[in-house]
Amino acid sequence: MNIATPPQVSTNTLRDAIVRHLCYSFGREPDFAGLEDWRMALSYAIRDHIADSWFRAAGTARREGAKRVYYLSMEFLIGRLLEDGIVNLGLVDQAREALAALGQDYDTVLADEPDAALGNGGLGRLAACFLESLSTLGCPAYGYGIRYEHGLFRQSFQGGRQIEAPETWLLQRHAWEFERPEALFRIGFGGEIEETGGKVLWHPAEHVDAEAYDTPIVGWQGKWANTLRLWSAKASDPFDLPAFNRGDFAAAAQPEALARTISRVLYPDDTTEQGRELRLKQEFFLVAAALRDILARFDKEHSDIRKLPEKVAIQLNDTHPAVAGPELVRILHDERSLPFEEAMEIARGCLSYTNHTLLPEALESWGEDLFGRLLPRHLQIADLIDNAHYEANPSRTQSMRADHQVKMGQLSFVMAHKVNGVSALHTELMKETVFSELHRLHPERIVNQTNGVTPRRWLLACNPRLSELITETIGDGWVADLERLRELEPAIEDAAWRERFDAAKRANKVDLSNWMAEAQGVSVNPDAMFDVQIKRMHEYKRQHLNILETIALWQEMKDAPNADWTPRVVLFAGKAAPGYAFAKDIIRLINDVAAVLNADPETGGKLQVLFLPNYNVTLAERLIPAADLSEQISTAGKEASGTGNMKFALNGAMTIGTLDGANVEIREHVGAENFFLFGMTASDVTERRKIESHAAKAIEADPRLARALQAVRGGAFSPDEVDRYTHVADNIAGADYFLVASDFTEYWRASREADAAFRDPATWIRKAALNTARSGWFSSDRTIRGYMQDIWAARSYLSD
Ligand code: NBG
Repeated sequence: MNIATPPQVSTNTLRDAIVRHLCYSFGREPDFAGLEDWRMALSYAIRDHIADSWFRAAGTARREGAKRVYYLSMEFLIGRLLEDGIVNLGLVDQAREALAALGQDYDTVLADEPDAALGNGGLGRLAACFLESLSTLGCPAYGYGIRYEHGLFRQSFQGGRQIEAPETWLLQRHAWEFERPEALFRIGFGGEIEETGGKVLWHPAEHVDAEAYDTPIVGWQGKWANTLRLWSAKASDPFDLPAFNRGDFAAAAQPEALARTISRVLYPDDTTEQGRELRLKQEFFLVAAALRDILARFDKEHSDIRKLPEKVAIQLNDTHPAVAGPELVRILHDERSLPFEEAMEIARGCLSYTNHTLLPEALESWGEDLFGRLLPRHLQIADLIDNAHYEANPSRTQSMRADHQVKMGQLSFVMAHKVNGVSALHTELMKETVFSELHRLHPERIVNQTNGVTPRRWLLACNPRLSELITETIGDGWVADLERLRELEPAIEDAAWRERFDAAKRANKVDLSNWMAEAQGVSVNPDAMFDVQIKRMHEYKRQHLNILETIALWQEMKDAPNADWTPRVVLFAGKAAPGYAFAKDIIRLINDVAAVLNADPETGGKLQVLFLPNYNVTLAERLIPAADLSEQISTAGKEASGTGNMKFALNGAMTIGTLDGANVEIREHVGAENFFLFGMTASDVTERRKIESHAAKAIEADPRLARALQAVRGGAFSPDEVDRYTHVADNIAGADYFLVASDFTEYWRASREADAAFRDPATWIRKAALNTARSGWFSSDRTIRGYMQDIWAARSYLSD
């Protein structure tokens, strides 16, 4: 199949399109246009070209009766889309020049776009990278999610404390979606089950309409574009006219208000479950709308429902959409009259499930009361699935229906033909821990697909300086074939080339410093090592280990202010779940420590700490290209994979990290000598926890740790409230479940190794550049190829 590449677009054509949209789509004459008008007009001009490849792709998939991949996810952390579109269509120069001709600055116009934060962290960002790779690879696919009115909250600090405000991305005009009022499905909840003549009918008590909004996601060079279809909840019966006529306006508007709560907020946590009933409603809402849509498309093209697995692959992104199992079985059995066993087989043929965490508190399970109240027929079907599974596997000891619960991890496993982990270590641990019994019963089912990141956004677009150097050195083939970065290795041995690599990094650091001076009012030394930890706040990710080590370093610097210290700027960013008090205390502690350290004239210029507010995709794009050191310091066995770790390595930062998640594979690829390893392994962690008073022993053995902890405990960073952090110190000195104390000494050692390496620029730059050259395997194109082959049996419709 030869797919034509999009026509070349000249600067003049693009300029005319911008003006045309400004006038005729937005009713604004150029002389009166504001920044948002220009941003919208440029977006529409770009969107026209994306739509062209979108139509071509959809046409090809229809004509070929292609198997479609459906990625069901409660989160899509897409961030800004304008630059993505421009970069993937190869229109950067044209867009820049067209805007300049119209008196507008390209970067300013791009920066006006709101960051669509429809996700919490890595899981949501992975879904976004996957959509882009699916389009780049020409694999027909849809992402299905929820069009939250309020994405993840906006974070600011007051007196160092996290303040949450609702995110309002839809208040600004959004250029990318097409409303599809015709794609409307009625979704039911609650109600009764009726059994007549061997048939079971579900009569829901309550209904909500799901309306589709489509965003085209274009791949590299515009050869293909897939759809992100987000569902918005509307009242089936939006307006209570009798109530209105009685003059009760509030009651009249109630149906609409109630329905809309379903797509109002993204639950602000990636590891703990809350807002039980509404959350389950959201999950079923997404799943039910998506399955109806999938089946409607299938029915248009095919007549035999038994062929469903040949044409439909449905990926469950974590257990959040796990109710897709029972819902698909219900449709096939109750509505389409297939025998139960066959309905289950067909559903399993379509479904597969990705596990993204082993943290026990994040493994969803629903009380059967709640589940049965909301989804009475699905509770019955969950029982039937469980019974069928038990009958086929009588040696089984654990049930997905034990303890009056519906356990979504086990349900997903049983209903999936493949279950995957997201890094080699995580997949092995999955086999040994959460799914050990199911793995014994179904040894073929678990496969690994190590995560990846899209190089278009995470190198080409966010780091133009390094990208240009790479392209100049090895050509631009790397953008779609990232492993070709290996071809940089000979150049890295050339001192002049290394200087250019360093110059790119240094310029990125100057840019970041200028931005921080402007946006945060803090000036930092761009020659210092930029040491960056950016990710959700969680004890297992151990931001508190990082700040403790920073405190210890500061104390040591004060002991010997004239020693040859490697200057560091320690940067943090990340949001804490609003209900996660300890994580919020760590944010405050870091801000308090920053205030003391940054004001200390003795260490000024040598050690600075900064917590940047409101971490999001856009901020990541700014920080990652400027980082020297990437902090990946989770307690071994806890971080399923990580994807930030890959972005940093790709952009030429060195990692300081534990043998956790994908760190293990990153170290294998970049070389052990180019990675600062420290800490316990996952099995050390298990053993260590068995030792009585392990934290106290570690503290006793390391005076630096003892002194840093004492400063925290004694109020050195909270003089106005001396015992503010007593509980933090107690936590680390006491149970210390995440083994901060036990890993401290090794972490200190690895940090000093990093310091020493940084003082020898020639060596450092070489190591950093090797990180870039050897990170090509971590492209999400490689990951998606793995899913296509091992899980979906899906193919590409691009010829080259
Ligand atoms: C997260 C893991 C990360 C991983 C991403 C994407 C959840 C539940 N899990 O380690 O914590 O990189 O998923 O797989 O958000």
